[in-house]
Amino acid sequence: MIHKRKTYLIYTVISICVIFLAYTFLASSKPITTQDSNEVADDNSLASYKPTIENKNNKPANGPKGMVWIPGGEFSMGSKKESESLCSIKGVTQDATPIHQVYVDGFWMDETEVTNEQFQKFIDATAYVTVAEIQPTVEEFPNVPVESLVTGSAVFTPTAAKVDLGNYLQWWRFVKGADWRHPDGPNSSIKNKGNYPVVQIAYEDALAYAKWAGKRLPTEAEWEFAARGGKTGQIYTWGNTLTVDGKFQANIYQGDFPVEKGDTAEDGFAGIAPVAQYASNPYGLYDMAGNVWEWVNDYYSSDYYSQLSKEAKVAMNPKGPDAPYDSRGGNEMKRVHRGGSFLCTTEYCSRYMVGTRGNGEVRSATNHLGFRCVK
Ligand SMILES: [Ca+2]
Repeated sequence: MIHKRKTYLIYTVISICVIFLAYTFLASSKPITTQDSNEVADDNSLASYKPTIENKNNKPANGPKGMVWIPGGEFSMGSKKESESLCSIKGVTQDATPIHQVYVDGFWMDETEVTNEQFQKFIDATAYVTVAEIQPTVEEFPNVPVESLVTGSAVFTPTAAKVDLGNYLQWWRFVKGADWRHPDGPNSSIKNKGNYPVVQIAYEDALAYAKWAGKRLPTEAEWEFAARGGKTGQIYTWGNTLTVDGKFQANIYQGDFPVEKGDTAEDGFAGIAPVAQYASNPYGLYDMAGNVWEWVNDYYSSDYYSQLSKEAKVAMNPKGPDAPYDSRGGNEMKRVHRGGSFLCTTEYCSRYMVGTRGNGEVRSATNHLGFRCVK
């Protein structure tokens, strides 16, 4: 049954699909093409980080509640190929090279990811219905059996034993009835979890919230400038070592992935955590690494950084490519995710590294994907 289901999901691009997970969690078994790899290697051998130059004295008075000022300025964006060695499975930095110069204007950014409590206020005010709660129709998906057209979303489901990490479908399931109020399925809830990041959010859900709040989603460049906190070329938002004095600085995953009870929670949490449980970065932003992935506004293109680096010495307020593109194939409408999640591990995805990228199909949500806004 599950196999049947997967087949439908894969071949119909059904909005409730989990297809994007392959791209999100990287460590994909499909490497970037040889041609791309060579191009990346050549570009990257010349690339290096230049000191971040922050704009000065541009902070407006009367900042919005719960937001911090990000001064903007010029910085080196992207990942060093050397960071490949920090994940057991290769490919983690390939779409994040070459390092290139970017300028962004100043902006306000939410201190934390949008919480369940904040999202509830939006729902109460608007009666908005998220993508995961809308039943797909026969008209939209004529090739899908009616019984498979159910509301729900993708949920991480640990495996009974260690598995080959090449196939993400072993630990992701489409779960009927999973949505932002029931992040892990119909038997889960967000009761007493008001200060947890909202998850099971599709791109258009994040956009709708942002519009209601008088905000918008960050561009990928704004997100990375903010995450770096004015520092230059650090591997993590907090420095260059995964732990500081033996302590983890973000909610990620320790232990055997993705095995049942494999998460040893050395960082204090097995699974999702409330927001702001770790120190902020120098700009006062919490959880720019780990806990949940965050939607940003840019379309995802695996060669966007190469393109930008060829176009101009400094890319000014880049807003992403005009259309999505993935050198590994597929034609899904994908946008960028940033920051990694509580499922990222040195074994597998390592995308809590500040310069790295994730992505997902715009109507796909999961229980480790949320967002934060800017204005
Ligand atoms: Ca953890």
